[in-house]
Amino acid sequence: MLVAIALLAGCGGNNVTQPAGSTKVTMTEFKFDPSDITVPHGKVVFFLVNSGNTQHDLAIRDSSNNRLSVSELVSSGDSIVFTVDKIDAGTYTIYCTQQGHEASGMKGKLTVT
Ligand SMILES: [Cu+2]
Repeated sequence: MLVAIALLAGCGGNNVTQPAGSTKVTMTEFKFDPSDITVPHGKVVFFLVNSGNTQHDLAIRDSSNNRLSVSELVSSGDSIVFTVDKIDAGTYTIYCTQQGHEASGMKGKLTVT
């Protein structure tokens, strides 16, 4: 894996560099961008960027409404790496677990091939 050195300063929060091979998802009120994501099965790495003004997270549930995984909370302006160690092929829903966010549209589709 390549190691990149970011010389960016003054952005505030955690300036985590996006890992190679990860899927970047930007979170705002109240949506994920992109909201329709396709990844290969197995280990999946998300790079979550909160460009909104409040805390968000990203959870994954299957078609039986079982939550498979949920990220840490990401503060406004922060970025985190969220790794799911293993996910099978299928269609899943991504959503924010914060009160009212999913109902406000903060959800999307995750297709695992
Ligand atoms: Cu949210």
